[in-house]
Amino acid sequence: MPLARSLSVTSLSGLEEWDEEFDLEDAVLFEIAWEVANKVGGIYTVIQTKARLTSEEWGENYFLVGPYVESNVRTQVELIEPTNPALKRTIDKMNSSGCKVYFGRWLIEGSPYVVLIDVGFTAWSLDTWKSELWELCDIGVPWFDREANDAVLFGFLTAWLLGEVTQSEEPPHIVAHFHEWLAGLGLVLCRHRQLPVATIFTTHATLLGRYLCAGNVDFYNKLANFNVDKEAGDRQIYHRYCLERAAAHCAHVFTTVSQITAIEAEHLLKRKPDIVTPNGLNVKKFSAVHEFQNLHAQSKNRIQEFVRGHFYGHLDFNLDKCLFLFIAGRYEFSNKGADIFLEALARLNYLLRVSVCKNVTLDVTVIAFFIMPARTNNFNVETLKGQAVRKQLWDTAQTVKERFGKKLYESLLVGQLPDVSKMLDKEDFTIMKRAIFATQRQCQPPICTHNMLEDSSDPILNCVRRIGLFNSSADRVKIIFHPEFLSSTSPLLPMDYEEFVRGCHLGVFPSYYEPWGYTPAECTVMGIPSISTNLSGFGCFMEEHIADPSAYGIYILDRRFRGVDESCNQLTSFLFQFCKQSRRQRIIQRNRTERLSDLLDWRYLGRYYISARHMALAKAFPDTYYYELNEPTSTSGFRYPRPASVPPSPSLSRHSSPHHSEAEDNDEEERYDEDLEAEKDRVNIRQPYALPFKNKSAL
Ligand code: G6P
Ligand code: 1S3
Repeated sequence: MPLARSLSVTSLSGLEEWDEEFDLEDAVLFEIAWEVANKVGGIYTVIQTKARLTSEEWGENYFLVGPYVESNVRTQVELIEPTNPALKRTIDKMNSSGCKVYFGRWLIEGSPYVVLIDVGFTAWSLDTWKSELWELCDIGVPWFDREANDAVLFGFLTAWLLGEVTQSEEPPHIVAHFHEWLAGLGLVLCRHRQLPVATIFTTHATLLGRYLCAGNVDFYNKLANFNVDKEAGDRQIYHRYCLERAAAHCAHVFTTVSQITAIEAEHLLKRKPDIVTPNGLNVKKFSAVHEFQNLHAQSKNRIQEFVRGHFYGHLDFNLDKCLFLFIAGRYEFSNKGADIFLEALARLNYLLRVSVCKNVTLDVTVIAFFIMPARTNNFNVETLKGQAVRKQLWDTAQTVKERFGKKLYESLLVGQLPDVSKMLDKEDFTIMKRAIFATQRQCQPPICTHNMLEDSSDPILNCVRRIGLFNSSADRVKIIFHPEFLSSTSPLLPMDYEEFVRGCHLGVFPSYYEPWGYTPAECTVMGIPSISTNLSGFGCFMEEHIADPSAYGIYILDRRFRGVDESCNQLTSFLFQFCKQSRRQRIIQRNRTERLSDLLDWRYLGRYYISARHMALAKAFPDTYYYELNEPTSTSGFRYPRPASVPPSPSLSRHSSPHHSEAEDNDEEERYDEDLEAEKDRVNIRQPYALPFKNKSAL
């Protein structure tokens, strides 16, 4: 009889620390998701960024299972022979029974093993498996729902794979972690077949939640009262909903990514998650603090270059006093809050036009970028022309500079100081005048960088038409809509997403539906302030863990307890306050933002996944493991203190107010430097914790 091993956790300022080192060398982890080596959305980021930490914990005993997509495999996966005898036997057996299963290393940090299943190759089994599903749990999948058909194939194939592995002579203790409804059927089948597998199901957004929010529904106030079956049926997603709900209920451990989605899951899936597993990132720390500030300055220069081209002929604002704001993500106009962002920009435009600060008009110009992919047929001519004109002006300046330099050199060679009035001749002036004439423009700088296929019904463009922000000279807020994800090979704005974010001043993500929200988290680890909401997992998490989030550049908009108009006013006020900050204040704020990155690092957040696995093992193999919970398995407890350099109330707001002197700024910076080290000590969240798994092959 194996000894029971304690998996108890103790509370450490709200962070759980393993109280003993125990070994699970006979355990194996399978993590199953449709987005393994296959980028569709945020789940890919979760799995890809977490791989390094999970590989460190489980070593040779960690296997990711996903779909085989040839184009992805060609660029991301090194196919190899299975290293593990039991898995090799399993894959060989499946392949000789009409499946196509591949094994390899995913070429990302941590280089985890991947098992990739070609679901299309086994499509001949679809009808049989669908009938089996119907017999088993009365879930009927319609023929036209391709995604659900894939989910059926993937589910039966993953259950087959796990079933074979459990047939080994000395089967290991298997933990199988399934992500999202597309992978959920595998879990349901494992339980139905009573496989000796500890199962976890994580939902990253409920199907019904996403659909209901996208419609015109007062989602959060009605959450407890939805007739879920009817709502799912009305939206023709009943079969998907059933698969999702079955997986949530069959799992030994059910988890989701945030407290707010936990509440949603409780009402819509009718099971309260056992533990919240927030999403982390792979944080890369620079050895010197100023390095990320330098990167901001470099990337900002590149955005400024683009803006010079885009606004050619209308560059009547000071680029050095220009603030770059952006929203990015999947094009869900109201779910992602693009609607209230536009409305708030219109109000900000008004405020900036009329406001007077220290008796001087606030001469800030705001450029708001919308990076949301929509259907287009490429860049538009006017936008491309802008960059060409900018390039031509640059070339002209270089030509004149060279001619000027040559004359200067010749003059110095003969020992004379040049006559500056004769340094430029008629031809130089002609070249320059021609270049200036080329910058004349009859139209306003375009809002959209591409030709939209659905221009007249596009929600962003229609909203811009309604609020009348057309990039005119009088406007202090300009808008650029880039309906395509960024790429470093773009002829227009050749920057990748990370570079672009670093060059901006503020990310604005006023989402209405956002189970977690990687975009503000990515801003934070790059030291860029952001606005999120108390309806997003990230916003709630930061609110819970930081005493004074806005001092750290984490603005959390109230979209839960206020009406749309009120939220919009609050957003406008955040934006206006941000515009009033001096450069020095922005630099200080960025330093503070960047210091929060530890909080979002998998090295810290990974422990909730560890906890979930231990819980599942203890439930599935109670004779071998037990799990003792001393603290609620939520992320509550730990709190980042208010930065020591923020003056105490009532002058608290001073750091973001323009009404104080340069001397006060200097004081604040000195205080900040002095406090930095002490504060770091106080906020050391990287408490050491023992990694519970030994990296030894167990199969
Ligand atoms: C970084 C750079 C500074 C630069 C500043 C601009 O901190 O290290 O050299 O002056 O960015 O900040 P801003 O908020 O105006 O883009
Ligand atoms: C979901 O992806 P989305 O952008 O469709 O999962 C992500 C990863 O957990 C999460 O960050 C996001 O909020 C969800 O919405």
